[in-house]
Amino acid sequence: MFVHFGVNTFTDREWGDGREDPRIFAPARLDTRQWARAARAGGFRAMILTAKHHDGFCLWPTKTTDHSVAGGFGRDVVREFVDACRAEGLKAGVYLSPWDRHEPSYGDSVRYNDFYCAQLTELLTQYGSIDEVWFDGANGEGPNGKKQTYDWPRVWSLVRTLQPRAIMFSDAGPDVRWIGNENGAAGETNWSTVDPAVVPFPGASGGAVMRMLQQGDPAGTVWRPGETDVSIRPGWFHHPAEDDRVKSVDALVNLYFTSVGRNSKLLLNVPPTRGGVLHGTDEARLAAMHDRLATLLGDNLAADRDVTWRRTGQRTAVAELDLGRTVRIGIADLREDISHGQTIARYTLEGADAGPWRTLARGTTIGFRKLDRFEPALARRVRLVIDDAVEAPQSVLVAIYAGE
Ligand code: FUL
Repeated sequence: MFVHFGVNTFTDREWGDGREDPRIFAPARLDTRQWARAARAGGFRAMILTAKHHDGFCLWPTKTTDHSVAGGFGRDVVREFVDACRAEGLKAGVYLSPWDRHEPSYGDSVRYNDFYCAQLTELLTQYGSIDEVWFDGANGEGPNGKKQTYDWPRVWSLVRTLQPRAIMFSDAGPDVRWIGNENGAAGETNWSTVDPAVVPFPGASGGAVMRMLQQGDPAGTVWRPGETDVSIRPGWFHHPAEDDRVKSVDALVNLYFTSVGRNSKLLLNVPPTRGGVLHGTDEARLAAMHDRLATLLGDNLAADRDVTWRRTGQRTAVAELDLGRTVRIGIADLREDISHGQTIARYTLEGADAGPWRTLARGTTIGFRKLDRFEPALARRVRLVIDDAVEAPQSVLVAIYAGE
């Protein structure tokens, strides 16, 4: 779960200009534990907080600038956030915007990079283990009208040194990549491998970039799975006027299918209100989304059924299973064994009752997880035909559900 919170929450904006008075950040009922409980109830396993957004305001009492909670609110929101994550068994991540519209040194290639690395060092040394560091690709002008050239190699190696187990996110990874849009949809074809030369740094643009982010590249030389960030509301920050525009449970379930169900991770943003708590509507939607997914993906009709896996050629194979009785089926959950890489490039899912095999769904990549929803059909047997792969395909776990 993504948490956008900061001065914008109080100014009702999406991008602050860096001239905000730190004292406007004053959540009266700040309760990070409520965020964490809601995340857990929604089935999330980690939270990522905007420790600093483009406005430069820091949610922790940093020594690098006085543009922070130290200038008013007085509490360390990053600390409270990390404590809440630990208390609820969630992993904790931080977003530290490289673009800083407040910091006067922004645009000075030496001084600002030092400043940014000093902020990162505070976040990665004062709060115990941090599981993900999120680098945003937006790069505009600072208070002096100058743009910054970021020292990405230095930033990445600093994270590796201070938190060797942390996952780094950006358009350019290095560990997980942006999926290329903010609508919640990974490419239907989605390889976890990419050609790193196509997206060399966060914010890179060009025709080939979006395609690489969305789909990856079967010939890619680095393993860089996609992460899909999307907001539960129209904006990333909380705006009271959007309280009746929270995504429906159906829409949230769809997001799960187009992100997790397409070999990606879902990073769903749920922004706290000015009070410092998640809005009741959002909180209820998270729990309802989780319930719906638990129902849809709760009763695996293929559980305990023997699967025969047969290679039919160099790059083709068939998995076949007998469900034991004729049942209505409408969802397939496929998981490729990716311990040696991702290989499957095209497949057909078929079902049969008394008569011949009928096509239920077709797809390209599978990867860590592929969810297919199809027109419900009666079937007693199911088979997954691997039509093409980039190397000898490894086995696939097949789960089957009744669907809606
Ligand atoms: C973008 C930012 O400009 C938005 O404000 C938001 O933080 C989103 C997740 O990334 O690049």
